[in-house]
Amino acid sequence: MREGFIREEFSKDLYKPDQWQWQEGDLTVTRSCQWSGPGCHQGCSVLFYTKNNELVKIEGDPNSPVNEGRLCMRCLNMVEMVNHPDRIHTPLRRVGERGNNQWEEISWDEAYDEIVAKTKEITEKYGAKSISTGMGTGRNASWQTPALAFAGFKTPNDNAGMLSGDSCYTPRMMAMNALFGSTCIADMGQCLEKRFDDPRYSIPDMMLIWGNNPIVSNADGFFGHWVIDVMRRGTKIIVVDPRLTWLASKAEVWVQIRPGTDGAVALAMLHVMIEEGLYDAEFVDKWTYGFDALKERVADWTPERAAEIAWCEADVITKAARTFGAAGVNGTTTLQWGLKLDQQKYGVPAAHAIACMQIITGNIDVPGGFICINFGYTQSDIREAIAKDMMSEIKDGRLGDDYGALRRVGYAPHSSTDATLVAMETGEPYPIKMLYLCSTNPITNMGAESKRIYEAMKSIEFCVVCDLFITPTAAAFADIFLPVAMGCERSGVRGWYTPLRAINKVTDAGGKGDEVLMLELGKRLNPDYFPWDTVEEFDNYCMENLSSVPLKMTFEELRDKVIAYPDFEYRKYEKGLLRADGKPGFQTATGRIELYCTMYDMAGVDPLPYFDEPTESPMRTPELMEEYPFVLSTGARSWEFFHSEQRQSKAMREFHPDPIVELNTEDAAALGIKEGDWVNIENPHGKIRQKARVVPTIKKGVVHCEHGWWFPELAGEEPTLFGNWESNANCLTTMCDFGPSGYGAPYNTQICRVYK
Ligand SMILES: Nc1nc2c(c(=O)[nH]1)N[C@H]1C(S)=C(S)[C@@H](COP(=O)(O)OP(=O)(O)OC[C@H]3O[C@@H](n4cnc5c(=O)[nH]c(N)nc54)[C@H](O)[C@@H]3O)O[C@H]1N2
Ligand SMILES: Nc1nc2c(c(=O)[nH]1)N[C@H]1C(S)=C(S)[C@@H](COP(=O)(O)OP(=O)(O)OC[C@H]3O[C@@H](n4cnc5c(=O)[nH]c(N)nc54)[C@H](O)[C@@H]3O)O[C@H]1N2
Ligand code: SF4
Ligand SMILES: [Mo]
Repeated sequence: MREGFIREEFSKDLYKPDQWQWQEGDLTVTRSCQWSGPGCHQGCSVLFYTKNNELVKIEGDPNSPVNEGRLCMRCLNMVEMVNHPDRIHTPLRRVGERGNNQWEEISWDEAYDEIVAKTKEITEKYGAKSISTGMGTGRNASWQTPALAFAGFKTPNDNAGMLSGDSCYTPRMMAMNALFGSTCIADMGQCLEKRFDDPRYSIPDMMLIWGNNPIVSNADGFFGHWVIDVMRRGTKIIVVDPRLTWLASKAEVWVQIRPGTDGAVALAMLHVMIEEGLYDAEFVDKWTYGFDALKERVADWTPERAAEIAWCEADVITKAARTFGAAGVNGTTTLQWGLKLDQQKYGVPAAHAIACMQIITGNIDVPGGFICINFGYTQSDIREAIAKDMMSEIKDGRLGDDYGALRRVGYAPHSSTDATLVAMETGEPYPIKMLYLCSTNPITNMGAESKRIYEAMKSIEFCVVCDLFITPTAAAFADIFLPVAMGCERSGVRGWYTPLRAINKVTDAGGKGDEVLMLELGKRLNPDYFPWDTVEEFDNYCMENLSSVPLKMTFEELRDKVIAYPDFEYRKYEKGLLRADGKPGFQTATGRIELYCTMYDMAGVDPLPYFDEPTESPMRTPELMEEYPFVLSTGARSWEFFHSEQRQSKAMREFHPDPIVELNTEDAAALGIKEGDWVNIENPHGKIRQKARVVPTIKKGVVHCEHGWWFPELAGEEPTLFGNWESNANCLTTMCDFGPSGYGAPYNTQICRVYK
């Protein structure tokens, strides 16, 4: 067992480090990975304690190199969620009018038969493209749904649950793939089984944390406590955030900026680094393309210019640039960035600028640096394997392939949500008549401009929602509701950024895992593509088809091993391990990291990083600021909730009973607002109310409100829909205002006024 983390009640003598399941008295202990539901990106290693088909306790697995026994409060609270009385265990059919939240229980066969019949009817009437599937983020549901869309419903229109501009990670991914030809992440030793004890590993000297709060969010396969692990070993940090986070309070430099001005600040930091020679000239010369053009681009981006835009001090920008640049020249820097870059219209160029800072330090694919990883989206391998040739058969006319320059040249992971909205509203280029929503609650959380999406969804003839609970979206629109299994109730393979792990089913509450849903429905829709009879058979198929993970083992072998690490090598670009032709370099047109991006150039996007103002902002629309004087940021994560989930949890609501809007102390005093007051937050797009938290730690002139709020304790039927319109941040955001690339949307850069 790994030293250092054993909870008191944890029985060391009974613990079996090398078994996946064992008995402790009348409790069965099962080693697994808690991916979802409920949701999280991370999927930490857990021990499920069960008795008579019931989860009675959960612990972090101390033997896991991933989380070393640590768990967040949401996982520690699994027992409440799994056994929650509001959970649905049987398929439901709507009774009476849509939106009255009345249901009758039906069998799985009846539910599937009805979905198959409706699919046939809608395909005959409008064509298969009129069916759109929607999925949520990062849960173990985000690859089965597209596979079902392509190979089952035969539609190319799978989308990210109405997330405008694919503004979650995709803008950063676009920047990385275009510049590096692969995906890069901060190296916390997570690719090595022995982690910090592996002699190949060394910690970063400096970590730049930009628009991200990893300790709370643990996003995209990055466990936030790894940052604390390296800080304990000596890593220093720089934080760029309009709010003082716990990490910002421990930073060498904290740059407190106006939301959405990241691009300007990064260009100015590049200006200082280049001007003062704080970069690795040899690396830049040998491995990058376009440095002179970059130098010219940032020549007039002085810290003073950026400071005026970002409402911060020029000295702080200079200090951040010098601290980062010097650390990079003398040691190792790494970059841990986050969602807030994606949630702005010009998120792609902002990410481009920040990536350039890390690149010119030369700390690419080195221990403790920004490492290139080829098994990030392992799970998508399976989706592609299942759908086989279906995609090429059905892809023509996918919605929104012309929404933005990168989409136009084929860089489009999903159909466009914005185009889906327009199709629902106008019937152009063709109508959307059926929705299959699996792991998303678009009118509460995923979609911007909630009311507009809600109105548009009224044109849908048939809607299926697969979820754990009746959500506002399900109450308003579902004709059939399919109940989904929670983490201890499903089997599967987890491979998403971090090593492979087995998910092991130990209880059954009636709901089905997303794999089972896909197999059972897929078999009825298009049997040739879904030949597996059992989930065990399918899990083995998954193991055989993880082409991006060079590991060959059966599901049973994976389960016995608990976690399987593919081989990992540093400095792959020197060894010819990144390019398809086996030559040294990067998988880009020039073979180098492209500071000047030839792919953007070809697509008609600015090939160099740039900054522009949001559509509504103090600089672009000063006239609007008289009425709406604050910049509005939304959705910084909290411990208690994963998006719109957990609002029905007694424990989480005890810690976090109400939606919180944060205001600066001076701003609140000027408005006569006190801590705990319910206040209205209003802008040209809508109005909501949240409870004021008055703090000196948020930037003056900036307001932050929480996302994902609904109230399961209120009436579920129309017009209340569990209080969906009371405090929903997306009554204040807008759809169809994505960046020129097609990516990035202003979830984080609206304006507003606040009053009691
Ligand atoms: N508990 C919990 N964890 C989650 C989620 C959840 O809902 N709950 N959601 C998951 C998902 S899908 C995602 S994408 C990730 C997101 O996780 P993160 O990438 O960590 O993003 P946020 O928590 O939204 O914001 C991070 C920080 O950015 C700051 N910020 C706000 N505006 C700006 C800005 O304009 N510029 C800069 N530089 N900083 C800004 C905020 O104050 C906040 O401290 O979290 C994942 N993890
Ligand atoms: N204003 C504002 N809006 C935002 C954000 C923000 O920061 N500000 N963040 C945005 C971001 S980055 C994202 S990624 C989206 C996320 O949005 P979504 O991922 O759509 O999250 P939810 O809306 O909570 O809907 C997810 C649903 O999936 C269900 N579920 C949980 N686990 C499982 C499972 O294993 N299988 C299935 N089938 N269902 C499951 C949950 O009960 C829940 O109802 O929200 C976006 N919305
Ligand atoms: S990061 Fe936290 S909530 Fe997510 S799986 Fe790990 S322990 Fe659970
Ligand atoms: Mo996200």
